Amino acid sequence: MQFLKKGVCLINKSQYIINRKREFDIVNIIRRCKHESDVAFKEYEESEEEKDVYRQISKEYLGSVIGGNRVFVIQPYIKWGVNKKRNTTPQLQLDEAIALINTLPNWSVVGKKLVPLLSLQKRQLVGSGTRDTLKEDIRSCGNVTAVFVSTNLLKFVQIAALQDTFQLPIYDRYTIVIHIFREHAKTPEAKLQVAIAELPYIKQKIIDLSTIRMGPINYDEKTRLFLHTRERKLKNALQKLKEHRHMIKQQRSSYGFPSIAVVGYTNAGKTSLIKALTEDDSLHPEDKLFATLDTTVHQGYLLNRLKVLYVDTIGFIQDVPETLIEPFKITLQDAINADILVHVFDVSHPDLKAQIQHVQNTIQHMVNENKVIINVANKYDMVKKDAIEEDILPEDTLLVSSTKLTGIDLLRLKIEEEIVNAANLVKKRIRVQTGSAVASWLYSKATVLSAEPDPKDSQYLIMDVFMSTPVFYKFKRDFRI
Ligand SMILES: Nc1nc2c(ncn2[C@@H]2O[C@H](COP(=O)(O)OP(=O)(O)OP(=O)(O)O)[C@@H](O)[C@H]2O)c(=O)[nH]1
Ligand SMILES: [Mg+2]
Repeated sequence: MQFLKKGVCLINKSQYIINRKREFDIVNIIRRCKHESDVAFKEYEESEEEKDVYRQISKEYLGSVIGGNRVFVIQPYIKWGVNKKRNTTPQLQLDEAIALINTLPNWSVVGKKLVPLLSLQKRQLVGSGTRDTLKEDIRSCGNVTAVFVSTNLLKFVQIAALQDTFQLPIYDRYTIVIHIFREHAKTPEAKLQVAIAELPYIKQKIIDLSTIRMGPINYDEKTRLFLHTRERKLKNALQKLKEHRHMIKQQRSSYGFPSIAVVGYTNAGKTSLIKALTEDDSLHPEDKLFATLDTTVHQGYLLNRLKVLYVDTIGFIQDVPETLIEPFKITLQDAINADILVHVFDVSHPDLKAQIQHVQNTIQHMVNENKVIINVANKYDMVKKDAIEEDILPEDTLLVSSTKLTGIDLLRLKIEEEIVNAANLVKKRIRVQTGSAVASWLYSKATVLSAEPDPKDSQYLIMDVFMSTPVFYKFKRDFRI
């Protein structure tokens, strides 16, 4: 009997049953991974009193998203010199700043302004003339409740001066992204990472403001100790998680499935692409920045029936400080260690060049130079072919639409072409007795491409199989073949 599996391949009943068992095992590995992260987070237990204390501190220093905000966005940019950004424009940076605000529930942009500067380091950030103009702009917008200065990290003296001028809470990219992370962190692991990411900011802000005597007077030894202990406990829990991840990864690789990590700028369509490749309904792409904070694993099939694991990852963004993304790097690095990387970018995005370069620059420090990276220009359905600036695209870019499902099979073929070498797979033709232990072993541990009765003796099967090199050696050892 023939079974249709995910519309890709026809397989016989026994193989179908074994595949189902393997799927069950992978799902268990994935579940276990999630369970382990729950355990790690439980390691970090807080009393109600501690929660209250931290809530108050974080509200004081990071602000609150509750109730929403009517935001005036200031996009500073360097006019000239070495610090001038050359691969983007101030307007595109402003557009991203607006997208960040719109990602937060009940936050809206009521006014915006591009502010040319010579440096972002000045104590007052902007000169007195610009300050007065901005004050007037903000006043004329009516009922502005917060100001977002879209630079990665403001100095605390700058925040204090701006707060003083506008009499409004001031946010920078660090604080806005932290609030987005908090909103989108669903699993204990992501919550743990966000909790760690916010501490350096709070600690530094407390120290800086108290040295210029502007912080609340209750910053005492007790608060310092409280934050120190919180950080230590959170980092311990994350370390535990790291160890569990390592173990899970070893299990995953010993299982022998090639893996493909999908990386890219936030909102480029990473989750949508994996959904297109796997038809996994548990994936929910969203038109939001940082919709995905967790690394998740999803199984799919290539056209040659090879089963592979796709790893979804947190998106990249420009202009956020290293300390903010540092806690996420453990999981990201783990994902990037996959056999192949797919770098997906939104080809319809006006800031495409800067987004591609940002991701390339970040991952080049995380992978070795031999790593295969397949470049995918997603959202191809949103652009006219002749509107694409080809010189921006990396060499051999595949054009894809994850929602219209165009170019997906070509991508599967490309992965197929690369994965054999990258994952050290061997393809073997093996003659085995029908229904034998060897046949079952191959069905359960290798990818069976075909299994035909031997025309010379129907008691035997000729099997074409793919397996990783370690699995092949194990096969030889176990069956002395
Ligand atoms: N028109 C069009 N829209 C797409 C395509 N791929 C993704 N989208 C849309 O783009 C938005 C973002 O998609 P996601 O898959 O969530 O993007 P992501 O890269 O996973 O985003 P983050 O997890 O937030 O970093 C969603 O609204 C998708 O429906 C595509 O090929 N064409
Ligand atoms: Mg996503």
